[in-house]
Amino acid sequence: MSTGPVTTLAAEQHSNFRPPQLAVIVPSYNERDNIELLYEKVALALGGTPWEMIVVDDDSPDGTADLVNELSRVYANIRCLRRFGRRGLASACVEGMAVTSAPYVAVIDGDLQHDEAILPTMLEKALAGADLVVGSRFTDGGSAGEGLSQTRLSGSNFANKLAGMIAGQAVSDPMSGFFLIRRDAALKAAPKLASDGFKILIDLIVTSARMGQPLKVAEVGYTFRPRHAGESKMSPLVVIQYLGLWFSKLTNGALPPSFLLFGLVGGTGVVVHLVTLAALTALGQGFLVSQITATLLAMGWNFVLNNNLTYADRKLRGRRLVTGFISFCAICALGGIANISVANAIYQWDHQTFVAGLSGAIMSSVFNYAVTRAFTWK
Ligand SMILES: Nc1nc2c(ncn2[C@@H]2O[C@H](COP(=O)(O)OP(=O)(O)O)[C@@H](O)[C@H]2O)c(=O)[nH]1
Ligand SMILES: [Mg+2]
Repeated sequence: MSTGPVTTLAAEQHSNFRPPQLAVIVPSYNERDNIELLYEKVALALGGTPWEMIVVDDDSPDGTADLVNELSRVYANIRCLRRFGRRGLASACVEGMAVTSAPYVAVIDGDLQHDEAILPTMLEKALAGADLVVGSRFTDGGSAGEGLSQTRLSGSNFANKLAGMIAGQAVSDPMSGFFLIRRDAALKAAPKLASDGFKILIDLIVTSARMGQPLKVAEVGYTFRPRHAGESKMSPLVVIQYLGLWFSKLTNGALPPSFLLFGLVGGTGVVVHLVTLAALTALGQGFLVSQITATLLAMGWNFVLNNNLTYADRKLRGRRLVTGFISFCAICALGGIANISVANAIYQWDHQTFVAGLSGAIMSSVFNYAVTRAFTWK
């Protein structure tokens, strides 16, 4: 480090300053009633270790960010990174890691489900050479306790099995949201992580390995606690997003995580189309009018679902909803032309109706996905 004028000035002004060794990143959405207690517990656990807490809040309606800003006026080592118009747990963690200078970063939920008391042991293991230390519910000294309902425990076991297929190494709790990692290692993988996921740990493990820099993993057991205040943000959508991430990793990134959801939405659109068509023709409407109405309805349906589910993290609102819908329809129309051209070319070639039809449908799905992602939900 330089000993130039800036360093000298800094030394004079902050003789007590010790740069943080550990940054504790807390992704938060509506955690106002939990953060202060979490801060106090982490402070108690970390004792004399220089550390800081970075709460990454997606502009929670309950005012979590305001509360963190108030705490920042009391404690020097807590601050809030407030994001607007976006949601996303994985991207919140990455952005929190990006704003600290601490060589080690830990991610912990804001709802007190994770046991902060193991943070010093996690840090010790990292200092002893591990790149990544996972807080685990399923290893020695760990337990899912009362933090998971029976349904969530079964779901978690299934998700763990899927994760084991892509992890490339044994990790007892790959779904954990509680881990500590060398900041360098995390930031190296960051540009290649799926930004729209809920589960960042498995992504870090798989992405680092695929980049030729597998992480040396250690684990520390802990008992998972029930959520303190507020509600879980876990939802069926999160499950589908996880399956999308899993497919994406399984195909070595050939299929982006949101493609699965886009495809599922498209599937429901086909059902809407066919039901509308059947209903209108049954009511005595002509085929052409019925087909046009069914097409428009299915497009509207797909647009609304994609906007709220597939692209929930970059949802269009207000006027952009109208321009977005127009661009979505225009792109899908082009996709339809691509579908017909490809299907017709294949049909001319070997006269297999089903193969030709399916190829056209796949072609237009990929086209619609890629182009709407680039233009409609950019
Ligand atoms: N910044 C941010 N944090 C989120 C988001 N969704 C969930 N979180 C936070 O991520 C942590 C885990 O979420 P939680 O709802 O407790 O999930 P569960 O433990 O699986 O039920 C909590 O601290 C949440 O506040 C989000 O969209 N953005
Ligand atoms: Mg939780």
